[in-house]
Amino acid sequence: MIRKRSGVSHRVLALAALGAWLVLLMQAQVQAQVQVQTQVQTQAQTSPPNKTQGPLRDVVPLGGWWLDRTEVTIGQFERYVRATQTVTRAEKEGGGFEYGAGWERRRGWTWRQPDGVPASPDLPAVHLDYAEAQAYCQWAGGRLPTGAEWQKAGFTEMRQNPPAPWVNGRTYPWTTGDSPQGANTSDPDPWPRAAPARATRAGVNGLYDMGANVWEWTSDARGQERRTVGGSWWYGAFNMKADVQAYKPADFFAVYIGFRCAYDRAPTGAGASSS
Ligand SMILES: [Ca+2]
Repeated sequence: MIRKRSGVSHRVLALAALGAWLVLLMQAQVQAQVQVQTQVQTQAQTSPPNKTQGPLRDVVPLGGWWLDRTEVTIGQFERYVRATQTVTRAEKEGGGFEYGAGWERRRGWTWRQPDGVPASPDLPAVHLDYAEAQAYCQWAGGRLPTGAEWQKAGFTEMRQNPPAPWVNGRTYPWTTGDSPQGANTSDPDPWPRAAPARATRAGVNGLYDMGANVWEWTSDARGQERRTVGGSWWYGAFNMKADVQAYKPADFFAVYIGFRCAYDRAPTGAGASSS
């Protein structure tokens, strides 16, 4: 009887051990599956590399050429820096400039931190001289626009069927339309300094900040100077006007000067968007 009981309890023990082993095996399988899933998810987030490394563009078609819808942002410029290991002059030389009692260097003010403190990636990239802006545009497959291109795109509506109140073929007095309202100037508005991309009112051709916010480099040259256009948040609306001739030394960089790129071919590739 005792031996028989013992035999039964051995079988029970063996079955229990088998059951425990099966549970462990299933747990291990589930764990392995989770690990594989995590790996797949991680790979999906980090690849292909050009999804996060290439230029990210939102361009406006203008009949044979294209223009960035917004000023190049800190986030866009960061992709370029990651891809090219570029170190800008403002970083190397200890900071960009702001106007105080004359031009004053501000320590630690760079494209990444325009005002010396961590900034939104949607703010315009500034503290970049003409060559640095041009180098970014070339990397992105474009170039800096000419002053005439800026004027055409900024003031004359070229969309075939633009949304109201815009009228195809009409040239407006302001990049924002019939008045400078909605632009980021020094006049009363919601933005005491630079405004992030798409925060102001969309203007002619659906472009943002062609007037005010930050000056934009163009390729128009006068000796060692290059023309900047549109005015900035530091000025009143008068500097948004098409005929303003504001040339600056090509090797200058400051908190008020940014840029956008023009393209002779439809930008394609990672991150491109024509919306
Ligand atoms: Ca303002």
